[in-house]
This record gives sequence, structure tokens and C-alpha cells, in this order.
Amino acid sequence: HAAEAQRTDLMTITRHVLNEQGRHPESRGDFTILLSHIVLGCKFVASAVNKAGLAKLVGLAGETNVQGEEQKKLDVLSNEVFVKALVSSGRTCVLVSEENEEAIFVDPALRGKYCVCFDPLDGSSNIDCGVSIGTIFGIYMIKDKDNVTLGDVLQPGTNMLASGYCMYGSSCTLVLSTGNGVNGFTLDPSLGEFILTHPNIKIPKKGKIYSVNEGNAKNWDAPTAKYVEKCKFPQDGSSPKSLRYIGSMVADVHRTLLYGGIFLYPADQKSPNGKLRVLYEVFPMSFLMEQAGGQAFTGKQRALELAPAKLHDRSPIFLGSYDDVEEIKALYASES
Ligand code: AHM
Ligand code: MG
Repeated sequence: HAAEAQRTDLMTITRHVLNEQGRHPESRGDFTILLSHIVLGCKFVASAVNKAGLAKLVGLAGETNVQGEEQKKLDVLSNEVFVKALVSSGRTCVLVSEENEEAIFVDPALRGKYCVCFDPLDGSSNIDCGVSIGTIFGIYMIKDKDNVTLGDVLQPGTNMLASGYCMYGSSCTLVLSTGNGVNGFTLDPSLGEFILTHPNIKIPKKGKIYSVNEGNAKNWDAPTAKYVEKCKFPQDGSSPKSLRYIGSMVADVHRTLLYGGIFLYPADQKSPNGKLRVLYEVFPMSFLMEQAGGQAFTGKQRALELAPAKLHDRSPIFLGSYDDVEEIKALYASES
């Protein structure tokens, strides 16, 4: 009968967030409205990604983004949809997108109290071959409504109110934390609604998978190299770990969250700060990992305690199962 009840008593993401926010009745309306605009963006991208091959949306749009990469049409489109949805929610004041060099300050008439940092379509190298890609977002509260500055988004990740990602894969899954655990919702295409399918996600304490771009091994620092060596040739009698690497952060982190293990994008000699961006990649994923009982470490400190100086700052990141991240922390500690 439980299965039947599930089918008739649908826990949509909106209903779930309203329940969760019941503790703060004064804020529940605003946050729910903000989230519903993010969800709209995700549904749009999900639908565009599904049609990409047909609609000839794939391919280069002839523009270059902040990091100097050629933008794909889908990136441009997704960014426009998210920016417009967030602005029109009337609940945001500053937006930071991977696709925009500068922060977007919302017109005062439409301003609300939330700041959103997001990567509208991450993993762009995977678009043209139909491999999973995703949207990542982190949400902050503005400090002073009458005096909005860049400082409102350049906050440590510990100040984050909520974060999440949406993965456009074989199914479309939205994983969200509002600081009270982690929940996963799957888009039911026939309803157009995200339904709670993964309540209270906890990452296994220790995992059997490591996930890293080993093509960069030549330039790694000693602790990273030692760690990966241990994954392959454990000296304590345990079995070697499996390697899984999709090259889409959302997909690699999603698997890590559900199956356990560790995801690494370390520093290397060529990129001393790694590749991934603090505000809209490292922070939201670190927040989710901690909320699920895992850890996120930069090689020097707890990732959420970073204080970004610029919008598109990068940081090395090691995140995943509690025990696996402990190991890498120990290697960095014995190094210094
Ligand atoms: P993007 O923002 O240009 O898509 O790059 C970010 C992606 C992440 O999704 C992924 O974890 C990483 O880049 C993979 O990088 P690499 O190809 O160097 O392994
Ligand atoms: Mg990205």
C-alpha cells in the first residue's frame, strides 16, 4: 500500500520546501517563489537538452565566455533563461553566472533579498555527445537591502542558505539542500513536476570509487599523487578503488553522493588553483556534501570557509565520503 500511497500523495519539490520552511513562516513565501523560478529554469534546460540534437541547438554560437572558451548555443540559452527567471522572480538582488564576467545587479524595482550564484549549464564538453550535464546554484541572503554590494556574493560558503544542482541525464534529477539535509527530486515529464524520490540523502561513510582526471597526473602535487596511488595500490590489504570520471561535475558529484567515494579536482603545476570555480561550483557542491554527512576540502582548509576575493575565483577541491576525505587531509597535513 505504501507504493500506492506514493503514487497518489505526490511530494512535489514545492510542497517539500513549504513543509521544510514551516519553521520560518515569515520567509517561506519568498524562498518558495525563488525556488520555483530556479525550477522553471531547470525544466526549460531539461527540455532544451532533450531536443538539442533535433533542434540543432548544439554547436558553437560564435561567442566567447569569461574563461575564454567558445560558448555553445545551449550555454547561452540556458544562461538567458536563468537570468530572466531569477530577475522576474522579484526575489533576487545580485546574480553571479559563470557566463557573465560581471555580477548582475537587479533593477531596484524588482529587487528581493536573495543572491544567487550559478553555472547554468556545466560540463559543456559533454553536450554534443549526449552525456549528462547539469546546472549548479548557491543561494545567499543579502546583508543590507539598501546597500547591495559585491560583498553580498563574495561571502564564505558557510553563509550559504541553500544550494543544489539539476542533472540532465537519463532522468532529470534535482538535488537540493536548504541547510536541513539533502533531498533529491526527479522530474516526472508527464506532470512537469519534480517529485521527491531520494529523501534525506546520506553519503556512505567510506566509498569504493575515486573520480579524477588522471590525464593531469604529471603535474599533480605529492599528496594528490600519493592519494591516487593508494586508491590503486592500497597497502592496508583493502581492495583497490574503482575509477569513474565523466568530466561533468554534476554527474560525478551526483554519483559520489549516492554511491560514496571521492571526487577530486586538484591543483597542479599548470593550474595552481585547480579548475573549478568557488562561487558556483565548489561552494554549492561542498554545502551539499557536508549536509549529506561528507566533507569538502581544498588541500589547505574546509572548502566552505574559503573567502573568495573575485567572482570567478577557482579552488582545488576534494569532496565526498567522510573517511575518504579524511585520508587526503592526512596526506596534506603530513606534507606541511
Ligand atoms: P565547464 O564549466 O567549462 O563545463 O568546466 C567545468 C567542468 C566540470 O563539470 C568538470 O568537473 C570539469 O570541468 C572537468 O574538467 P576536465 O575536462 O579538465 O577533467
Ligand atoms: Mg562550469
